[in-house]
Amino acid sequence: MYVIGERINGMFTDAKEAIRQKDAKVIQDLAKRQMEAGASALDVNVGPAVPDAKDAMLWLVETIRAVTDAPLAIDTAKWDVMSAVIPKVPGEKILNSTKADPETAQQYVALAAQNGAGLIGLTLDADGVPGNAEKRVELGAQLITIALEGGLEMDKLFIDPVILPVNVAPKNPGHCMEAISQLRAFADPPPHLVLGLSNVSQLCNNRGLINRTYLAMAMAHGLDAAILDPMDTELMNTGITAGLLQEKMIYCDSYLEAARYGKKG
Ligand code: THG
Repeated sequence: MYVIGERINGMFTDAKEAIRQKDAKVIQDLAKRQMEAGASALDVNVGPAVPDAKDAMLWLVETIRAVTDAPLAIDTAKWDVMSAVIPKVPGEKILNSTKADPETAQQYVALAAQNGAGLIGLTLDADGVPGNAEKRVELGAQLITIALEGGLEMDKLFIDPVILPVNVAPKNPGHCMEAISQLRAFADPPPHLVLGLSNVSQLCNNRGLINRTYLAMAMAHGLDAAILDPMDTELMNTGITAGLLQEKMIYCDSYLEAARYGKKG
């Protein structure tokens, strides 16, 4: 499981305050703790309420880069922020994210390809989040085609079928799993399939339990990457155990430690 740590995001109170005050230590702590907990990459999102999103994103990138060379997923819906920041990120990076409309997706694919970056493509367009699996598959297939035409390899493309909270969109988790199965079979080699896992439980009780259960179910359908909180040990243990049961690793009594050690080594 390719884990993209979600905690450096202005949606969280601690990160929001740190971004506002330019408190490097809080951000660097979040970066180090997520990597130690087994993250493969870090999401970087300034949140909704900053006066200058470009400036805040560049500060975050520089601050995080002082403590880790992990791939950074630059999480913004604004093209002007994405196109200004991406060329200035040293090392590995992922654009998070593009929508699937052809003109938009072509622009993002070109920016990713020029910068040797990965790209997360959302299966939504001007009509918003699809209300069924079929439309998600159609838009995912469109993203795959545009990526291949633009010279982006499948191991650099992450398709995100867009999960919504289960309390407001009860059919959504099922639609995403169906789309994941079909999109995994659509291209050979397949793209990565990713979700912003915590969305599924927003404003619900039993958040941890919902996140863990859905992670295992989505992995059984072919999810191989997730934006989540790697410091949630039970969630990480669920992901590692689901991987074990899919023969991603061979069982030994200390498989949880072995999986963590493998990440660091
Ligand atoms: N797909 C892609 N990128 C994404 C998402 C996605 N990036 C953002 C988001 N969705 C994934 N990250 C989060 C981060 C936090 C929460 C959910 C998803 C979250 N935050 C608490 C809340 O809103 O209740 C904040 C609580 C606090 O303040 O401590 O749930 O889907 N490609």
